[in-house]
Amino acid sequence: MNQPVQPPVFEVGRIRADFPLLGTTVNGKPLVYLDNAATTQKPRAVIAALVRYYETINANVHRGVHTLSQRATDEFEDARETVRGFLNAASPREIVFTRGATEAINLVAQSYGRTFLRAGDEVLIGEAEHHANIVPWQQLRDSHGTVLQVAPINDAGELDLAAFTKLLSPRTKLVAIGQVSNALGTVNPVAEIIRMAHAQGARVLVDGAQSVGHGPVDVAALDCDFFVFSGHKVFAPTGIGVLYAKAELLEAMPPWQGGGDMIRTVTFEHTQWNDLPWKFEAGTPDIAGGIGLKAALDYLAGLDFTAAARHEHDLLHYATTRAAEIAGLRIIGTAKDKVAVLSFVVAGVNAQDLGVLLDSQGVAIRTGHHCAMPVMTHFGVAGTARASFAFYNTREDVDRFFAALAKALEILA
Ligand code: C6P
Repeated sequence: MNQPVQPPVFEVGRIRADFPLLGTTVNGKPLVYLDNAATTQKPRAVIAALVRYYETINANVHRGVHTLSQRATDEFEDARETVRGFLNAASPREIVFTRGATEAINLVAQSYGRTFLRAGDEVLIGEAEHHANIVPWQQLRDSHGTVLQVAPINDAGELDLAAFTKLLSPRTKLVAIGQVSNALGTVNPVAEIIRMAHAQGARVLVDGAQSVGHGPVDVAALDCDFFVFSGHKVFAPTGIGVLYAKAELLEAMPPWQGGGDMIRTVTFEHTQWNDLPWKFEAGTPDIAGGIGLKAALDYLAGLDFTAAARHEHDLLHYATTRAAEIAGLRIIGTAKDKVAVLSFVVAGVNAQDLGVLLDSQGVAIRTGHHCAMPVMTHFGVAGTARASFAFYNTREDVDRFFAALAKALEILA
């Protein structure tokens, strides 16, 4: 008889050893790092890639004939190819390096938005968007007379798909939606959203800042028009991020910044733009960041991402169960489909005070509005305490978090 196949065990202990900062102490206590939605810790392989770059390569890219410059260029462009593979994009021409998700959204708003959207055209976003996916569209509205439409969320923090469908019309030219909400953990059904938007002739930008660290992304399968993410949320350094866009769109879009590297020829009368993707990369890029991003994506490629996601879900389930035992605790964001983010308030307790008291016990969480003020308005709270998990967290971290929380609540009582 066939034995049932057991899923592979996720060896979290071995993985933790790859992240030096996880083994340190903060305020005299072993660190419990639960602020992964803000930024993730870096594996040794990423840190080593940065050191190797600066110790053995450091040179500017696309400029010199000398050996180091050529090596820097090769490695930076190789990183682009790795990002292409990570997203399953058709070509490295579709991968533009930016400073992060924020800059990538601003690029689309300023280049695509200002060129292809007209007064009265509608941009449709969700109520739970991060400010980075709200403000650039407001700025476009204010400068170009586009209309900003907002699809509401329900009280579980899920996008109200019926309301979204009603707002979608031939006037909608762009849908900009987060794949995962940073404040709530809600996973949006972006594949369905993209299908519906395309049926109305709208383009779709997916903000993948909070999804890339939790599972594979396939821009070809999604058929999104734009996809953005930040390296630092996917175990890579800060300062590097990515805009994926379909080549036909990037071809049609004008550059948004002028300078070196984005040109082919310059006279005082006229400038000819460089090819894709460099047309959108004015100035010296974050070369070390790109190489670090490649190291992070290579590290992820060596993991069983499915097992990692299962492990994170186990942590979320465990933390949610433990949270239910605490009097006065209200979880903000109870969507059916969630990544491992536990946002909560405790009656009569200031979230910031909680954060400070947890920190004194070595537990790092984020408190406040999480750059998603409209979400706080929806739930009638000034801010929340947010514990956000990565695959290197453990049940022991959850236990230490709840022990620290109990102590903090005792002090604040
Ligand atoms: N959210 C958080 O603690 P940048 O700052 O460009 O790397 O990422 C911006 C951004 C865009 N979209 C979403 C969904 C995000 O969560 C973020 C960053 C962090 O939740 C810092 S505010």
